[in-house]
Amino acid sequence: MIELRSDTFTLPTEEMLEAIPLAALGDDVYGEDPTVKRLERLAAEMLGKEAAIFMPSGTMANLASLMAHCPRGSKVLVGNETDIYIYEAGGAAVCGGIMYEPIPTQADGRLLIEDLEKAFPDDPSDPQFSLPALITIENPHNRMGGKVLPLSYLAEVQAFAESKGLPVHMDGARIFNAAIALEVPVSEVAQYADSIQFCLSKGLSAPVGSMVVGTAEFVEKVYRLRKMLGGGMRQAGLLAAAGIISLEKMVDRLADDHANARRLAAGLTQIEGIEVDMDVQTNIVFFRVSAAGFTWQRFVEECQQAGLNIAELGHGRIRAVTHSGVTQADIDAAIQIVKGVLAKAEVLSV
Ligand code: TLP
Repeated sequence: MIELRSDTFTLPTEEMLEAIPLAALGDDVYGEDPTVKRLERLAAEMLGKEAAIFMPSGTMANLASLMAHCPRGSKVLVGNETDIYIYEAGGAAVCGGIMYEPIPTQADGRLLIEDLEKAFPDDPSDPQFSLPALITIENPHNRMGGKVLPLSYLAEVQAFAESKGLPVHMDGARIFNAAIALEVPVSEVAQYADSIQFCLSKGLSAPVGSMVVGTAEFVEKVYRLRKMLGGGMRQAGLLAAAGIISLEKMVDRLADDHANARRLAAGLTQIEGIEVDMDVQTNIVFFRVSAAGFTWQRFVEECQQAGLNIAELGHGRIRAVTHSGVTQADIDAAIQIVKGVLAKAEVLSV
């Protein structure tokens, strides 16, 4: 089976499996797991922030960050196509009493400053209004096709947030893909946000885990919230050992995933009945099936029967995500499977 539904399907590498049983362990709720501490120091250093904390998932990393930034009854400005808004079960509202203010998303993943501006009440002293406490951005932007936010745009958002006295949180689940695409150290991308969450369990291929980075004071707040949310993980060094290998060994190879994604898009665009977003910047390819008589459901099902797993990800578009478990030969095979599925349908309809 060629697995392109998500980079969350990546399996731990041999090196991770070897490192896991050797990890030095302690109780991380006491802050005494040396392997977790090592991972946290490494993450903070690489992203150029004071501190980092190991979290069980990207969802909890975002939630704890939002709760650390936003008092109850305040609002978070969030793109209407982001993971935080769409796929995280409304956690900030449920657990944090935080109101989501959804901001329209541009095709390239940006939120326009003028749209952010509209979320601020004319008179903040008027008690009728909930007040903005945080601006969030997603980079790269998953549902907009893995698009990377330009550094100049990040600087604009930072300056705007500063002018309003608000922090910026970046959902950088795939921030290393952004850095590889821009050919800059990840700290250059990270410098524009006060806090960042990124996932070890996606393209970086660790089995479990995300990191939150920011100031030491901010991370201290997240430490308490993580416990409150049930994310205190005791001998988490077993997982952190894999995360260290993610950061030390799995970053540079993301360029291969990007090349495979471009190869997939180039192959798919040759096929009649497939419309591809050719602006592939990272490891994500979006396309639609326009062949007569094909619903996306039928297409996804027939691809699956032919050995290719892909999935719909909003607005009837199909997403294919490349990762360490997919070779160039798999990409070529995937293109042939899509061709075969459409050709078979054509024969049946004649
Ligand atoms: N995204 C998943 C699905 O939820 C869509 C995927 O397959 O891409 N931020 C971003 C930008 C994400 O893409 C995801 C996962 C998360 C946060 C949540 O991370 P986890 O799954 O670790 O909770």
